Amino acid sequence: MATINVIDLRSDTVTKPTAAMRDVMARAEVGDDVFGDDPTVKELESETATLLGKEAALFTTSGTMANQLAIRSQTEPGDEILVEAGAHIYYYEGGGPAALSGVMCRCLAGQRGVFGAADVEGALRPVDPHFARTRLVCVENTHNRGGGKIWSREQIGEVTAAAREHGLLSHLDGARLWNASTASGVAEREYAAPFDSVSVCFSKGLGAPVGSALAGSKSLIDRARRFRKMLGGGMRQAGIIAAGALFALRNHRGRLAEDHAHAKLLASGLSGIPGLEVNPAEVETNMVRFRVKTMPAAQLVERLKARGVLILPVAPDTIRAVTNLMVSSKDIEEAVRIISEEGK
Ligand code: TLP
Repeated sequence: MATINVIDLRSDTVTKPTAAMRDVMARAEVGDDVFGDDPTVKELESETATLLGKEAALFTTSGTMANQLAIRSQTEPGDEILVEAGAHIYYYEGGGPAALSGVMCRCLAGQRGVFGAADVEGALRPVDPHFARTRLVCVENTHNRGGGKIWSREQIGEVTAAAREHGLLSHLDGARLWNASTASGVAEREYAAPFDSVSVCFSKGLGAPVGSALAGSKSLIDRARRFRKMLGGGMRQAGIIAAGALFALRNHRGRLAEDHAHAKLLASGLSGIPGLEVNPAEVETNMVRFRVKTMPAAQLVERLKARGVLILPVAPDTIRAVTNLMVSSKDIEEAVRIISEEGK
């Protein structure tokens, strides 16, 4: 039986390490990182902190861990955090804010994930023993459920200024900050500057097999390191995986524009298919969200799976496709051809 070529557009998390990346991982210098002995982890932490313009950074197992450590380190149980209703922190982290930090999430309604200073101000609680203490505002750039939407520097400036004015801390979920910077030309450190903490991922568009980081002031990172240990996230000879992350940071940031071009190509191909609804003008980075008009999204996903095109339903009538390191422009053309046959 002929093997089918699988085109995996479920996420940018599905990438496998390249041969060159595996090579540096195999040769990485390592030590016990809980004792502070792993030179490769230290190098990754210091390079990440510098890139983000922060005093310090902490290597974490995942973006979820980095976000949850940011919340745990900057709140007390009973506090409230402000998050956009579709934010990863609220939507996809297993109830972590409640379970791990004992905080309540107050959801703000954004436009494709973007909200404004008025939304923050409208959600503030008066200082009064009746109310939870509003403590932290979270922003996600790019916004995943917003379809890879980029926050502009101005939008970030407005929201973080409002947060500061009202004594709130601010956290940036920058799992795909690299994509935002590549597409907008605004450097990561500029995006990061007004935030107290920033999480970034090496295992998404950059293509490392494992790892994320939390960056911020030295005192915040010291506190997060303690909570990371408490949660079982203190890894020993983690230099093996940190080497993959460093390689990704140094070599794969520069190619993200390719993923963005592929996402545009995909959206414009899909826009010609009568059974689908997609707006190519909304594609800003490596994600394409489209509506299926002829059948439930999950049904089209199953049909495509049988033809070797993997994508994810994100709502009953909506599908998300994410371009990544393992997908070429030929794959995109092939995916459009197959989707047009199955989804018309
Ligand atoms: N997102 C994953 C899924 O969890 C939905 C994906 O396939 O997009 N912040 C943002 C904005 C994310 O999109 C993700 C992962 C994370 C944090 C969490 O990262 P990990 O998966 O490393 O815990």
